[in-house]
Amino acid sequence: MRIIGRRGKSYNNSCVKNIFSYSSRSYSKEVSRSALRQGIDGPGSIGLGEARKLFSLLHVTKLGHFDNTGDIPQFAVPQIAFFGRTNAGKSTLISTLLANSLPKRQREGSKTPGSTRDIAFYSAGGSRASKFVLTDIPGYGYGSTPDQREMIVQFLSKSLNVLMAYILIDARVGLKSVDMQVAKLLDSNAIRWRLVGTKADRLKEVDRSTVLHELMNFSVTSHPHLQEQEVFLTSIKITKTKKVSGLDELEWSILRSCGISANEALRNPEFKRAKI
Ligand SMILES: Nc1nc2c(ncn2[C@@H]2O[C@H](COP(=O)(O)OP(=O)(O)O)[C@@H](O)[C@H]2O)c(=O)[nH]1
Ligand SMILES: [Mg+2]
Repeated sequence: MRIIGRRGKSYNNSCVKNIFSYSSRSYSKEVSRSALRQGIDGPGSIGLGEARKLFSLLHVTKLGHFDNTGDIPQFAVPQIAFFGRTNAGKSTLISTLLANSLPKRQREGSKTPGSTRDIAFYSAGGSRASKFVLTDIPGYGYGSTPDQREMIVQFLSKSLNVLMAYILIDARVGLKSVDMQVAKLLDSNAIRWRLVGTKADRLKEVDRSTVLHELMNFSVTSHPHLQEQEVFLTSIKITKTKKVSGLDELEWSILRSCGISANEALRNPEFKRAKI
């Protein structure tokens, strides 16, 4: 099932409108407002549910920090990295994605911009083997240090097997030129990236759709010839009136980037036995 978009087709606002109208027929209201896709088969509610369930069954180990004094760790499994300005919500999002499996004391996230000083690695998988690594990259922009920026450059040039980078954007702040520079840096290191608007709970509904459009616009103009386009909007706080969470969409995308089928993995005893 193709939602919209052909190779080389340029993007315009009417495309986005089509995606919305298509999505709202096919998916739940919440899903259509937490992700926009172009040229990608959508997960459907079963796919989203399976991704959610698999994440809740993962075994997670925090692998410690890299602080510029040693070699960048390399992993045989796919690595997914989270970039963003300081305070964009990277550590909180990773902790929330892994909340079912990660001890409280190992969760991060702070009100102080630049508080994640090192690169942190979280290995996730079944009871027997790691399947992928989620990487929390120190923030750039306000409150960051030259050391942290050097770490980002080192990470990009030396890491192998980074199959996807998510660039987190505080949805109230929007895209800044530094985010665009990081996207370019990822491109020049041949690392695929997706944009994720965070803190959607702090926005009114109409603003949420504006943010999604802004992110999609940048994504498409950055890669006009790329067939697949996908952007997200997430919130770790779900209230009665502002129901966006977008986490299951992101989980689905992460698994897809790693080539993991949640449906198959859930039939594997390695995951069935895992502690919830
Ligand atoms: N309202 C709201 N606050 C969030 C959300 N995600 C993160 N935050 C807050 O944003 C601040 C910065 O988050 P953090 O994860 O430390 O950002 P980082 O510097 O990118 O790692 C913290 O006070 C978080 O509680 C969200 O979805 N909604
Ligand atoms: Mg952090």
